[in-house]
Amino acid sequence: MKVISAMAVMEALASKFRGCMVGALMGDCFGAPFEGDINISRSILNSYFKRLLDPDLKVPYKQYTDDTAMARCVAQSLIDSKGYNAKDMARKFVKEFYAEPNRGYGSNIVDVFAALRVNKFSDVYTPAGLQFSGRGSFGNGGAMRIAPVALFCYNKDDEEVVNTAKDSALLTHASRMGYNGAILQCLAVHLALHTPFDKLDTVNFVETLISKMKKVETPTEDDIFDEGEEPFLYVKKLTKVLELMERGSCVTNEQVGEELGIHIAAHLSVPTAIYSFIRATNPISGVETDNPVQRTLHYAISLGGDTDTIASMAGSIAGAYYGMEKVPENLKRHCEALADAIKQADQLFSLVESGASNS
Ligand code: F2R
Ligand code: MG
Ligand code: MG
Repeated sequence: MKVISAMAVMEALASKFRGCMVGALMGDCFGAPFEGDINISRSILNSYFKRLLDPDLKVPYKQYTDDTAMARCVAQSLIDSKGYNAKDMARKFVKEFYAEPNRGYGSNIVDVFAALRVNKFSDVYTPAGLQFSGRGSFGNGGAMRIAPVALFCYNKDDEEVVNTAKDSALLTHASRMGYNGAILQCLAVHLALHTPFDKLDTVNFVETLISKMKKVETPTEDDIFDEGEEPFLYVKKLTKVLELMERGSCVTNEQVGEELGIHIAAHLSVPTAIYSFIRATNPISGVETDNPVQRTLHYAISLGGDTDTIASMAGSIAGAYYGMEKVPENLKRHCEALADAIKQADQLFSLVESGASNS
């Protein structure tokens, strides 16, 4: 029988933390140039990645966008406060936005930052609640930045994972569709972290997420659904993911776009990111790489639409599952602020390892 030392287990976990943060960064940096495009051919992406993989290539860093700018704030706030601190996180979002407003933020979230600045963080949740005539945003901005919450909550039970994900998303995304998307993405990263490398059962992975989301989405007496909003929206979307998985490798990009979505809305991108991770566990026709992290990013970007965000969310799940060893060295070196992503991953890991994240 193979005996695995406690040290080896901790090293593998530290690698998963790094893989998660770096996977998210790479998805954002490599997906950003294609955001909004459709029909991105896999051969164009083959050349794109082949060029980047050339060890002699010297080009400026691929810049990160709002996805990473906000994820960095989430991570730093959890690190500085050793837990979720709504005011501190909101302050960090606002400070970051006004320092670098040209990172490609969503068109409405900037109103939340302005209102938070005016109210001086006296009430950090109200501005998001007032968005879209009181319905709140269903954009994927809560989900795209959530990976550090899953890392911080590594040792926590589902209830705490869900509550922390929801509270952090509510700072900007008050619509149930928006914050439930963040919860699902957080649960997916959390589950990938807890799944040992080589022990992934993809059907079980999605079924586990369905059962967790059933609890999250069970309506209370007071729940009122907006026009066009379905109860158990994410459970239905994950069931669609299972269906697409059953159909196997013949599922086209167009079908993924039509059936899951490639849009800036959370419910039209978070399930797509999860599907991208699952689909890329096997070789994909036209995607020229044996590396599963690269394959995840390549496939997610090839779907088009909200490429930086879908690739970033898929990359964070893939990195959390495969760990840093599977992240291609010659790709990651092209990302802006790579060292910061690794540093934050290590700091979050230290908090978890020391038990400071449990208090
Ligand atoms: N903003 C973008 N991409 C646009 C182009 C960027 C370009 N490349 C550039 O550099 O300028 N990407 C980023 O935004 C997405 C995350 O958005 P977030 O944070 O959720 O923002 P917001 O403003 O809250 O929502 C986004 C849009 O969704 C629609 N929407 C949301 N809730 C709605 C509601 N209740 N009713 C109607 N519409 C709603 C609106 O159109 C919002 O503007 C990521 O892709 C990130 O990369
Ligand atoms: Mg972006
Ligand atoms: Mg985007």
